[in-house]
Amino acid sequence: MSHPNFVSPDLIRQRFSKAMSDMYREEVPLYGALMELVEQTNRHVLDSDPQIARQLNSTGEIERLDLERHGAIRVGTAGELATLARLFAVMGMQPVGYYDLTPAGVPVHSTAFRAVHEASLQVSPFRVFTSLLRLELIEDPALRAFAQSVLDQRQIFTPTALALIERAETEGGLTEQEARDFVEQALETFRWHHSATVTAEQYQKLSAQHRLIADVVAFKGPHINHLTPRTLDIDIVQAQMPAHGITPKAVIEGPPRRQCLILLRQTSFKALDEPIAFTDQAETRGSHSARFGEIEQRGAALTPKGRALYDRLLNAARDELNDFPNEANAARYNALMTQHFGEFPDTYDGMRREELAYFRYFVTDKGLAADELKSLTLDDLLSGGYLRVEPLVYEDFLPVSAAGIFQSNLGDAAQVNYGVHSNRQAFEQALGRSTIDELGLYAETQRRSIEACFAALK
Ligand code: OOG
Ligand code: NI
Repeated sequence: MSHPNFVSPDLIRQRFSKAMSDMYREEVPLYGALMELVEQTNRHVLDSDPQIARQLNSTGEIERLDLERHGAIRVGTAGELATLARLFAVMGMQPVGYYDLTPAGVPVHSTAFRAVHEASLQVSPFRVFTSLLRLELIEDPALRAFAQSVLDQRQIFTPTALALIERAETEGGLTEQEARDFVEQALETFRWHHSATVTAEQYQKLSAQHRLIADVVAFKGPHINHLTPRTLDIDIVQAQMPAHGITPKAVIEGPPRRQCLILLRQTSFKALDEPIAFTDQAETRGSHSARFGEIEQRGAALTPKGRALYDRLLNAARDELNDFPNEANAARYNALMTQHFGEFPDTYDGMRREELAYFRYFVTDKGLAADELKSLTLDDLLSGGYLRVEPLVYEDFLPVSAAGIFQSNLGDAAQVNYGVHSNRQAFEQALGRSTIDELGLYAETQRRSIEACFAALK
């Protein structure tokens, strides 16, 4: 039982997400411009597309749309990751999924911290894509030892944040005043710092090994590197970005444009070059780029079968392109994607019948009024108009897309061939717990919605 005086973790997360957005808007003015463009586009889509408006209204997603965003951070040590897991747990966020980025030449593995129950997601769907640097992939032993020693010296959490995490764990929650302090103190971990923790020369060495290594090792903390709003039409935003002084990456990651959107489509714009003071400099004479902008459009969560089909079609299109998507081959890439994804059913009914996507079931007015329904099957109830379905929104990330986002912001020079494999076990050992399988979460939500329907029918 939660204490009556405790603020619910969902509300703490909602407040934290807002505080993070306010901080980022202040730090990165372009984020404010992007937010306005996304809001305008969403209003336009809701006014002009009654189907989307109806769908978002009936799932309740309409209420979370303006709150919806994800951030991303990169940490350097197992200890940092484990404490972050505890910090996020205070806000009801758990590690969902395991993403290996080494096939894309990025020396990290990752998870997404987020709420896991549909009722909590409705209060705040805030997610943080969190990557752990794989120091073992630094080849030069001296540089690896140097990076390790720099990381071992830093403390990315404030003493008050640490004390409040412990308090929430031992007491079972935080009071109003504690929750307020917690949001303020937790925010400090994600703040941008203009001063580095290494000299200009050390920074160059780390950066020469991999730009991402410098980004993690050379700073006081894991600055939030982007905050991504959810748009209802990513093609419109992508097309309008240049007119707002924003240059997007060449292709939109994820599935192609469809009638019934699946999973997640994302695009980003390049990292900002920001002035940095290295420890051997009195002023900010160096520079570093880490922070970028991103937008995304979310569609239906896929079942294992649907996900396998998605992966097969994506791989087929990429194999045929035979190169990383870029400026020069973007048109061909888009054409190949559309061609291959012709195989993926593009109606919700088709996806449901073939069990490619997850859905939420709702009782209709007709269903509420009718008698003797309990013996009917789900399909009978649907075709009789006693129930209706809406696609369950995808709450997670996609490894190939994430790799494309990393690469477009690190520059192609950052591509390295690591001859290593994913290591979920090492990641979970660092995390201090296992990651949650996202597919199980969607299946549970679908099951709960079916159970609720049968409970409501006579
Ligand atoms: C994370 C990149 C991945 C996404 O939305 O797929 C990502 C990073 O650059 O740290 O944010
Ligand atoms: Ni992102």
